[in-house]
Amino acid sequence: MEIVNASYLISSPSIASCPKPDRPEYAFIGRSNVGKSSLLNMLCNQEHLAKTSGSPGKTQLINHFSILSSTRKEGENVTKNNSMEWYMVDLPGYGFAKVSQNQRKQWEKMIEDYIRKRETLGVLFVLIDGRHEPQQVDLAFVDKLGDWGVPFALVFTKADKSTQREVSANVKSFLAEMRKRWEFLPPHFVTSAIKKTGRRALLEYISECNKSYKESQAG
Ligand SMILES: Nc1nc2c(ncn2[C@@H]2O[C@H](COP(=O)(O)OP(=O)(O)OP(=O)(O)O)[C@@H](O)[C@H]2O)c(=O)[nH]1
Ligand SMILES: [Mg+2]
Repeated sequence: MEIVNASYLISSPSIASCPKPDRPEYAFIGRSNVGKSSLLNMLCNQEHLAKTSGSPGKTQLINHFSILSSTRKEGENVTKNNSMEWYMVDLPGYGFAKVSQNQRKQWEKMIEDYIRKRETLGVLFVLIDGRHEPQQVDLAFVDKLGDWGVPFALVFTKADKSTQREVSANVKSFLAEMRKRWEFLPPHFVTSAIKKTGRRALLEYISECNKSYKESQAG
């Protein structure tokens, strides 16, 4: 699958003002500064599509991006038959300390509402900093998703900042921690927004999810 076009659509303070749920969408969540907005830009091959920042707390609303993708073969044009429209959604981070209790509560409510109620949310990508050993805040978050029954996949980010061996060890420990409580483990990916690592694998995964969505609509 290739991305033919990607553009910013709208920022919403609540699920009520999100775009009409008429196509599948894939959202990025994770701690502040983990690289959610950068990953979205990397996947779309557009450096400045979603706003990124060196200081945490940059993304504060539910941001929808319209995507047109195609699974055309070489030499074919993009047609209705080989293309599809869907959304990527950039969310604010969790665990961000530099806002008031009140503001943080409000964000958490917005995010929880969105994650639990958005009927077209195909997969929630949970981003985890690949440089660190399993963090309690991330493990607690995925456990909560389990309680809520939200389908998700793990994305270990910033792979360029450590050796492959270190990232692999961190991924392994995270999955080992999950295995203590989970019978089935979610799919996982390793990415670098700088080196574009993991781009193909993630896009292929989304493509498969889009296919399932299409089939569910047809049936
Ligand atoms: N080296 C490296 N830096 C990255 C990568 N991804 C993101 N960064 C950097 O990490 C910082 C945070 O990136 P963002 O994409 O803004 O992170 P975010 O998760 O959207 O942050 P919030 O919106 O504040 O929650 C920026 O300085 C990015 O340049 C990566 O794969 N490798
Ligand atoms: Mg962001």
